[in-house]
Amino acid sequence: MTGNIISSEKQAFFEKQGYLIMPRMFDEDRFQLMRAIAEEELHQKAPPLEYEVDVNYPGAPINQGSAGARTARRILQAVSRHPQVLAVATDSKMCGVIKALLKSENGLMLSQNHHNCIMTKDYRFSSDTLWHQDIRYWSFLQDNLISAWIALGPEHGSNGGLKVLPGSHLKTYSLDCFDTDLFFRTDLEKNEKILRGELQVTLNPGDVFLFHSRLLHSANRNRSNETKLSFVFTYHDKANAPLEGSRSAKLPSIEVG
Ligand SMILES: O=C(O)CCC(=O)C(=O)O
Repeated sequence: MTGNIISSEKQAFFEKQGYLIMPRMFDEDRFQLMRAIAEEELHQKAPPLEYEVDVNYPGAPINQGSAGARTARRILQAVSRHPQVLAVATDSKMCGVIKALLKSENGLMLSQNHHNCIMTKDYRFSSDTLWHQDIRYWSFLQDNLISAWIALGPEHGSNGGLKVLPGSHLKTYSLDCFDTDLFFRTDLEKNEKILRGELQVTLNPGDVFLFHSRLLHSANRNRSNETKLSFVFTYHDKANAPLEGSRSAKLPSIEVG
């Protein structure tokens, strides 16, 4: 065990695969509160928000006049919206697991600049997120961060749940494997072979999906008849600081453990 927070088997699984599912980390009352806050935020649509028209992903509306253009995709700055969202992001049990997985000795930090959102996927208008590593647009001393994806409902292939490429966080891919937006190209035979190892993640309400910032992942659009909602937060060790002047350093990280 690492400080009795997580078993050595789970630690070893995360290190090898780059992800870990922690089933139902929150009790039913807490879960219902989280879900209600997310639904209310989606209803209010207070800025800052990212809309489907902004993402430019396959299937997204092509301009402001297109149907579904003003469909929320990411409700940003989540921890500043509600004290209960901050309480979830700083939950001592969840943060303890992340701290152990990161082997963080200097203090665990919650980034306010990355993810920090209520991730939505509308059942009427949504788009496909192509294969990518989150670290591609992030600037830290090391590529070693963990994100927590908290399912606020069921997540699976039909409603646009995450797909991952296990172990990809340990691999180095040449630049030509990626397009100009740093999405992993699916039109290359060598990438196609690599992606045969993809895994569809299935989550139950309240499950926490922890994944490494280098893990290749993607997600299809939502083809169910219900909007999908999740909280997503990102953590780093205090010594793994964001690079000065970068987007990763725009707002200060919050010490959480
Ligand atoms: O829900 C999705 O489409 C995936 C989003 C994602 O991978 C990301 O924001 O990094």
